[in-house]
Amino acid sequence: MLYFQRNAQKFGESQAILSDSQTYTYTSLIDRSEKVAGTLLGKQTDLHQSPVAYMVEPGFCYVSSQWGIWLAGGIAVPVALAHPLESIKYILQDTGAKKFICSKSYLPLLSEYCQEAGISLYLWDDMVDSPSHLLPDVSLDRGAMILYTSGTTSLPKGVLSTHLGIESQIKSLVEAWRYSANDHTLCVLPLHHIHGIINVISATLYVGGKVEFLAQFSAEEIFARFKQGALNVFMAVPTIYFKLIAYLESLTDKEREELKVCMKAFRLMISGSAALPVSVMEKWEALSGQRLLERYGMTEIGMAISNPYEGERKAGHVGMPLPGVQVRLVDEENQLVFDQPGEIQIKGPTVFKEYWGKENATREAFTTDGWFKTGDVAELANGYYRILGRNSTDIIKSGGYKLSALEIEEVLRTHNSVEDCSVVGLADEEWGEIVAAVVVLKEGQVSSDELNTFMRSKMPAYRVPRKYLFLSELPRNAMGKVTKNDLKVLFT
Ligand code: MCA
Ligand code: AMP
Repeated sequence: MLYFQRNAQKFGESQAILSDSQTYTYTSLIDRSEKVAGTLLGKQTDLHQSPVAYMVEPGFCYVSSQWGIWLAGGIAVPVALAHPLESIKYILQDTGAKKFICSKSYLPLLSEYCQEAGISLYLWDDMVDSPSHLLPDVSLDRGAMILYTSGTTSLPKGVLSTHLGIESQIKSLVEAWRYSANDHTLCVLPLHHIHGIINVISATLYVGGKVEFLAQFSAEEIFARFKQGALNVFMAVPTIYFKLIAYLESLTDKEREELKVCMKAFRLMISGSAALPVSVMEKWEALSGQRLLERYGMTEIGMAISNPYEGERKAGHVGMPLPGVQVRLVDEENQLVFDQPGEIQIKGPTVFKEYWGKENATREAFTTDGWFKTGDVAELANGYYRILGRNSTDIIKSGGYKLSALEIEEVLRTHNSVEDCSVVGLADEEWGEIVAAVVVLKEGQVSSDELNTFMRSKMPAYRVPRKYLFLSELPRNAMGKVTKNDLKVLFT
């Protein structure tokens, strides 16, 4: 029996999930997941690691869909709620998923395409009547989840993790951050990334804690929940802390003080997914009485480095290796470095298995002796790692989302009026970075508004350039490569 099911049986009637104004116990979660599994299986006895996509709201519906897929022996492929059909099609085609679970709100978007593509579309609300089914015995080495991540290639890659990888990630966090059955956490993050899926939901449910869900991010709603006094753990990306600070600063002294009392009582607050500016960490501490614990992770490796639970949480640093994770720094010749910056490389059971269907990309992502090459550059000082940047200007982090400049360029180039373009990330206090595009037009005119409308029909709004600049040609070096750092300066 898999870890989540074994543990959930142990926690029985304890509360697991609070969503859509209802409370669900571990028993009800397991029951509903089994129904989902039975419906997916139909006459089959095992999905044998076939990918199953799901697009449902955060909450009971989400977790029971994920667990149902796992119980049936499938690989869970969460689809982002903000994605337009074009991006969803890419994921369906790339994974080859032939089963798709959705909630009512996404039926109109998905029905026609799924029918055309021969994909069985299941409405979650209807997955209740399956006769009790003998569920397959799923071993830990099986594929469990595919998450899509942008990188230094033009199209997102599916990162396949096994159940062993996921359980290893959970165990490492539980040990380091002391999750317990008394934890009551608020999930405000999108659920197609590790941060929300593993750190917030899976690790909390692993130990018998309670996860409360918000349908979407809202500073007002988050503080309203904080005020109720039941929550004691909170995890978010730096942009969210930035937005919460802005909201707190708009309140009266009395309202702020009241909230500070609630927040001070929390067991733990964590920031990750992007660099936490020291100014944000300091302001948050002054307003909430909480010193944020900053940690470093990546879709391919889960969480790898973390400031200590007890001990100094150093601003501007991400801390030390988490339990079970091996970390090293190497120079450009892949030689170990100790007292100078180097690329972070990671080894251990938490590391992903492969990029789905991309053997070459998988091989290239590892050294010959099995270390995963993160592409992030760091230094080690007094036992604490400090992230200095990335070794590619083609990766942009905005609001915690990783975006590929190449992918955005490729889509922009498909516009009839665009001759060439280059996309860069501009430093921004609130978002970390924002996306900007330099465009060379063919003959004729097109406005940035027009380009914006075009891009939004092709990709999620958070990937679309926020700024456009039109040039007659792109600056290039002697090798013909666009000099992106020169372009960034043009926006200042
Ligand atoms: C929203 N917008 C954005 C972003 N989010 N623009 C750039 N970057 C973004 N991340 C735009 C929208 O398109 C919209 O523009 C406007 O901002 C307001 O949109 P709205 O949805 O109202 O924004 P929001 O609700 O305030 O969302 C901001 C957010 C969200 C809450 C910070 O971006 C978010 O949840 N980010 C977290 C992502 C995350 O979980 N990352 C973890 C992956 P317009 O109005 O023009 O359309 S990393 C990971 O998992 C690794 C392993 C790790 O280390 O954790
Ligand atoms: P993703 O692939 O979306 O999971 O994003 C992973 C990337 O986020 C890493 O490779 C880092 O570049 C960045 N990242 C995550 N946590 C931090 C952090 N605490 N500080 C700086 N960068 C971070």
